[in-house]
Amino acid sequence: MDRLPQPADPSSGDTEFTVPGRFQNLFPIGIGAQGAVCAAMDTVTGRPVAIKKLSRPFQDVTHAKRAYREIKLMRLVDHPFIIKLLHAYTPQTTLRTFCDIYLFTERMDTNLSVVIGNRLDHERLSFLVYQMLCGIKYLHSAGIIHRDLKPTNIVVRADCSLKILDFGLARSVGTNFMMTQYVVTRHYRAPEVILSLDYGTNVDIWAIGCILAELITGQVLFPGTDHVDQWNRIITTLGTPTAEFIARSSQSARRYIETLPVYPKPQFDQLFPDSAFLAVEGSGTAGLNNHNARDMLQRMLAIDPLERISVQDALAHPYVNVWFHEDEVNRPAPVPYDHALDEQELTIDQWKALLFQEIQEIQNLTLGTGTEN
Ligand code: J67
Repeated sequence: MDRLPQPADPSSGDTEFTVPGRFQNLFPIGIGAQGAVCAAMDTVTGRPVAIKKLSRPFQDVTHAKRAYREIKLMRLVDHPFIIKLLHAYTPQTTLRTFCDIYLFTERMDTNLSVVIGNRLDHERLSFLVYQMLCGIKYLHSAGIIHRDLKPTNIVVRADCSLKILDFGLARSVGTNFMMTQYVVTRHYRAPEVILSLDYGTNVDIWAIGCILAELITGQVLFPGTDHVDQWNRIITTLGTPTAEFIARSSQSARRYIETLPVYPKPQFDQLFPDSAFLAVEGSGTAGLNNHNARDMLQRMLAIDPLERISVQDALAHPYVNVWFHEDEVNRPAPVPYDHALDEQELTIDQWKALLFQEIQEIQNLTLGTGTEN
């Protein structure tokens, strides 16, 4: 097995990728809090792949837990609209020297944030929403509520097929504090997440509503700069939530909401006027029209989660049910994810040992142990 370092970006002398020789033509496509990502070709399968190098996954317990959770979840899932793990690899052969993790997944063309700004017709808009709903429904069936769906974490092909790239916030995520220079985007987080209230599966519907709105208008719907600004933008746009919702909020949230002016409910045909949509030529597919898109938005963007549409009902809505495919909507649930796995209180060295074991197991299964390519 050729394990020579392959510079990801020779011009900048950036992060080196040391991966098996079967992966060729590496070029950088992203950098984030967890590490750098390169595109490559797998010369054995002839398929394009994305390779993520987890940078210093043992720098602290938070990074180690996140790496472990991601790997476990990527191994678990099997759905056409969720990215799955093809391989995992470490060039180090002992626990003592172990320091780098490479994760390999199938590669698409770009992410959804790049698509925003191109005006899309209802066929494309509704197909994107349908796929997000199916993917999220599948994650829910494994006991995973995403809570942090956003355009940069949805990868797409030119034919509008998509895959959800990550698994969102861990259940035990404590604070939003992050010790890196990467900014955390809260623009798609549901009101109950912003207000730290109890939440259910339809937090993810809120995010899909925000993304649909952004695909239509080309603008982030609620571009808050912090929690307070995020909340203010939501209520000035969608109106003050009902007394029932406020009564169910925490005392501190209630006190704050009650200091604010009362904002009226908007008309959705004013928020999303006909001019925001591409004009339809001919009759188009039944159900795929401005009226149904607005109706879907209004149901997804209900501030009160008890009034918000469920994933099941959203999939039955006339704006997306035209795409219904049994194997995509009702795919058998995977083995439920055991949240206790990443909630264990272990030392960094114990996390390191667990990760080493996990990577070696996957490496042996998918890339072989030997020196062959
Ligand atoms: O599938 N993995 C992808 C992916 O398809 N993209 C989109 C993408 C692909 C390109 F070839 C070029 C660009 C240019 O920038 C915008 O996006 C693209 C991804 C973008 C960023 C990261 C990833 C994959 C991350 C990953 C996560 C876990 C394990 C392994 C890789 C991808």
